[in-house]
Amino acid sequence: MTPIKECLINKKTDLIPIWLMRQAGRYLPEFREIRKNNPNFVNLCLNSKLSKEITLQPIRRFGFDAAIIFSDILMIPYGLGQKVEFKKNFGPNLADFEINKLLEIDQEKFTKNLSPIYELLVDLKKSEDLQKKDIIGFVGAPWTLLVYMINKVSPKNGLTSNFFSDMGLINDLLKILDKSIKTHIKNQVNAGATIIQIFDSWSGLIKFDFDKYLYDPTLSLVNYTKSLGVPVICFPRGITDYSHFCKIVKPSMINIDYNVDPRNLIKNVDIPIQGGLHPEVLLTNKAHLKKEVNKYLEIFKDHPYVFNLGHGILPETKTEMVEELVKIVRDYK
Ligand code: 1CP
Repeated sequence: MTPIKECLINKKTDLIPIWLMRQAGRYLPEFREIRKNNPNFVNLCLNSKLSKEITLQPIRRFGFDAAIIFSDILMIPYGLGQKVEFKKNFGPNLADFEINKLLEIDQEKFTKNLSPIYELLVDLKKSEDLQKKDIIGFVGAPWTLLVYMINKVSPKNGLTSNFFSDMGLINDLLKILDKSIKTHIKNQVNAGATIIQIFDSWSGLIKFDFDKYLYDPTLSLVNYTKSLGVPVICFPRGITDYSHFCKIVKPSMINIDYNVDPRNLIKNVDIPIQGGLHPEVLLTNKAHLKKEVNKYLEIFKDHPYVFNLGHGILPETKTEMVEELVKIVRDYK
């Protein structure tokens, strides 16, 4: 059994497993080298040979316990036929779409549009570098994908004022997303993903109708993934009540963000926990890193725990700080 799987059966592991959100990418010089020659990010995600190389880069460098596939949550809108571009120093930029065209797309066509991602997984499965390690497939949660599809750009600066103006459109999109996200989960599992993580990076923006935008759609995906016999990790970033979320949605493991007080949470949550460390701690110094990492390790010493961050690793992170982080976690007894 892999170290993370052991933790997922709600068992306290002797050694704490570790991987990092966004571990394959921007902070790695070997990624930037590949990226330099591949200016079109979507095409890079659809190049299974290079995606495989990028997925394995952090595994070779740091020996993490899981590889997360090199892809993006916005490949789902792309698979549905909405044009997606990633602009330098700006981020994602999505095109307008016609809802009728999206409603017409069949799941076979959607699967075909994303087939290189599944080829990547099949290929990874054969890799020597991943013996006794998990291969994490992932999806964006319906709310977060809805946000990008309607907002067209990152909601970092807030949602457009007319976001909720067309409820018919929102309801149609939620239905399309539920179906297509499930197809993407099933295809990833069939191709070899051993765990699925659901990223709801913008769930903190939900201010009303929590059932409609957060609990119901996520529960639907969690139950579906479990029915395929695969564990599912949820990351509802920025919500105020993680323990309530766990009670309703019941993921196999919960990834907490850096605003969550772990001491408080542990009293109210009885499922395995992942993550928490603020990614900015990796931008400080080794002594401070050790202090902060040990804080999480101590708090979780009697709880099934996978070490990870409270959001994605930042592009400016130095690789030597990641090396140090792995060492601290591996040496902890
Ligand atoms: O070189 C570049 O400019 C591309 C940077 C990059 C990378 C390396 C983007 C653009 N996406 C990715 C890969 C990626 N994205 C992975 C696989 C690599 C890994 O995790 O190791 C994963 C899991 C994601 C997930 C993702 N994409 C999320 C959820 C997690 C999170 O960080 O909150 C989100 C919100 C996205 C959208 C996205 N992709 C990329 C950008 C710049 C954005 C927008 C972020 C924003 O709105 O601020």
